[in-house]
Amino acid sequence: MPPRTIRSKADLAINGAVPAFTEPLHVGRPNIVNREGFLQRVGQVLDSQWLTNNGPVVQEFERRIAAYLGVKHCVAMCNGTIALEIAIRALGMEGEVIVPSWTFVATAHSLYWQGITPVFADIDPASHNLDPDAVRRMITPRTTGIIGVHLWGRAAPVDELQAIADEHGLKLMFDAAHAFGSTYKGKSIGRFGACEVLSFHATKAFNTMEGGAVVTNDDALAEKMRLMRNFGFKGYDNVIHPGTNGKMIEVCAAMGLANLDSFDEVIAVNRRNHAAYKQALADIPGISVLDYDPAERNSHHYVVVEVGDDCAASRDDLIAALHAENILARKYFWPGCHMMQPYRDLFPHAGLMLPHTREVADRVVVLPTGITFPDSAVEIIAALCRIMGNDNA
Ligand code: T4K
Repeated sequence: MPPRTIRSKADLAINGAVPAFTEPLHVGRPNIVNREGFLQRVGQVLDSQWLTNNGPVVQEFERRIAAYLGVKHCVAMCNGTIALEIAIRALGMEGEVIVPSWTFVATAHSLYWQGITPVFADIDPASHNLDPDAVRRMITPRTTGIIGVHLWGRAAPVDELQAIADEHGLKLMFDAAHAFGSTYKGKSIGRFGACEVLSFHATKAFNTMEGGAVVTNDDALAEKMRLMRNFGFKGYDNVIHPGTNGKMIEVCAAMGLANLDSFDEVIAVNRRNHAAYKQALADIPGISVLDYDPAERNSHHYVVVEVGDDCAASRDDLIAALHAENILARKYFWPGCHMMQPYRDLFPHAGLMLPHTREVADRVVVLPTGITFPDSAVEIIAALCRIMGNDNA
């Protein structure tokens, strides 16, 4: 059944009308673009009887990702969180590490899980990324590192953070979970700091179902992380390093190789959806769609809308109305890590240092996109926002 149109308040599902969509429209619907290519590779994996432990498909995947990003090493892992944990440990971070609160909670958890204190620094409200001045304010004698996050795939202030790290003798790495395919000053993200961590989770623009990787130009660091992801084994019976099980499996690498061949198609669809949203939401008071710098590459995977005070509806009312239509918009990453456990109890006053994080967290709505996103949905979402956002509609 085609989706219904929305022309007035009476057409809204929150007012009793039939929802616009019978099936839910998710944020983070996986992009599955090359089913045949994937199934063929899975057949080869099964025939080879080599399912995991640095198999040939993972090795090919690592070579292809490294070449794609122009970086020396890609160390593939089972997911982005384990990749973060391994990178943090391999770099020898300890004590306190500065991170944004405005990120997915895995950034903070990957530190806390290893007995390191995440110290939350505020963001620049325009970029949603770490504010270098706020980072400076959070440095103490216990600080050993900074983890910048390229939120929404838009680069963190790489040069400024590197300058702070150099000045204070801190390790710098990046959580690039959102930034596969993005650039900073024309260079692929993946080459900055000591290393960068990618997530290939099902909900990412480019996915391996579950998966992640650390990419780096540092030979010794890459070697250490290869050991760490496989219990520290160097050959049979020879454990030379502490380690865990962070290995990517062959089937996930097969998904990655199939998706890599079609990644440009995904970006093209996302760019088109993003442009359509921008145009359709342009004239609604109090509603703005976050931009991507046309001079940089970005997968346009996140359609991030901010709901300001001059919108007649609150952010939460808008989300409730969208959900009623089966449009499952998200509040990523509300309310900020500092408000989640255990950080909320451990640092009850952290919010005092995070005014911009709090502001942004109360404004953001993330809307669905991706290759299965129906063309008709943008107009329906815009119509709903126009009605909700205008007192007189
Ligand atoms: N750093 C940052 C900045 C990150 O954003 C992430 C992950 C990480 C680190 C850690 O990387 P990983 O360890 O995850 O590789 C989701 C993802 O689970 C998470 O990977 C992602 N960030 C985060 C932004 O989003 P949830 O809790 O919102 O997931 P969930 O289950 O609500 O799924 C999102 C939507 O996607 C749902 O509405 C349904 C849809 N969906 C999901 C899956 C898994 C599908 O349609 N099909 C699927 O297979 O965290």
